[in-house]
Amino acid sequence: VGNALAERVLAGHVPSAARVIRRLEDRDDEGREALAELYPQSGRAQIVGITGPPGAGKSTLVDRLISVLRSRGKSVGVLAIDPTSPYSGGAILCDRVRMQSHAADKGVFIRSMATRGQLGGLARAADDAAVVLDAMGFDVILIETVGVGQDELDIVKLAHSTIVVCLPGAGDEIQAIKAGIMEAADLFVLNKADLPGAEEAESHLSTLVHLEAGEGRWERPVLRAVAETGEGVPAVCDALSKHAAHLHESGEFVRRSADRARHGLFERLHDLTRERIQRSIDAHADLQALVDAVMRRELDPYAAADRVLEKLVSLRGRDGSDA
Ligand SMILES: Nc1nc2c(ncn2[C@@H]2O[C@H](COP(=O)(O)OP(=O)(O)OP(=O)(O)O)[C@@H](O)[C@H]2O)c(=O)[nH]1
Ligand SMILES: [Mg+2]
Repeated sequence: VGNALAERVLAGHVPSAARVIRRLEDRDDEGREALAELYPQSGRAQIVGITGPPGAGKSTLVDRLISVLRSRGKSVGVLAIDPTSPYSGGAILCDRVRMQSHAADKGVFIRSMATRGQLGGLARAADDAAVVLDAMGFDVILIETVGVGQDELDIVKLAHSTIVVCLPGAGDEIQAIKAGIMEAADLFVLNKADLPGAEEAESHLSTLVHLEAGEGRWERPVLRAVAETGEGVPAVCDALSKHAAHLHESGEFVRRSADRARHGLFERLHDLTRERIQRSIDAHADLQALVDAVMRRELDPYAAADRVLEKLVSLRGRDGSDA
């Protein structure tokens, strides 16, 4: 390993990991250089997405999961994603306070991440952060996100195991969760089982899950919990270990990890291509003229796109520039 920062991360130095994650969020070269060394060391952690409607008790559950996982000798990285309050930091502060009890534990790393306005940026940042924690050697990485938007669906796609947290009397909220997230769920937790209506909610959920059951497919458990007291949380942990074992035995772990890596590559290719094309158009008047022609409706967008691409290829061939 030639990169000093990456070396410190691999040695388990928490502030260095936080620094790499921050640098990657800032799309800084220092972050990229460290990631280059860390990436080959990643791929062992079980990445767990925890999603569900706002206020379902996801953070409370994560906090309890940390305790149970620690008692079982697992180290735990946590990424708390908050797309709803990018600037206030209010919710982030709440989560920080709630999870503070683990602050002194070296086997736990907790980081909050908020969107900075770039579309899809959050999923990319979460992916990068997960790679850093994975390379650092954390056994389990918990990623908490609210299950309502496209960014969240992208984040769920990063996970090996996805927990959808539901609560009683929230039929509508379950409907509001992106359909893709319900499909991606590997286990359901009916939290706040201490509240009235838990039984109905559980049977409603079980019916839904049963309808989608497929032959040879992982049988998705519906587990009741009271995250506030910790009741039912060890069973959630058991289900997670069982799912991990299932993933490894079926070859699905390798498959999901490979899919995730390929997906990550294509996402970044997409970003890079977009950025480079934009830069080239800004720098070349004849490309800008094609954009203007479309805006004046003198040229259709397909034809213009073809010509922009042709032009980019010839620019690249001629001067080897970063077209
Ligand atoms: N009665 C009851 N309340 C709970 C339980 N678990 C969590 N809560 C409460 O529900 C509220 C929301 O909990 P959070 O853990 O912040 O929920 P969340 O899903 O992380 O919320 P967001 O991140 O804001 O979407 C808090 O006031 C918790 O104390 C539970 O099992 N029973
Ligand atoms: Mg939360």
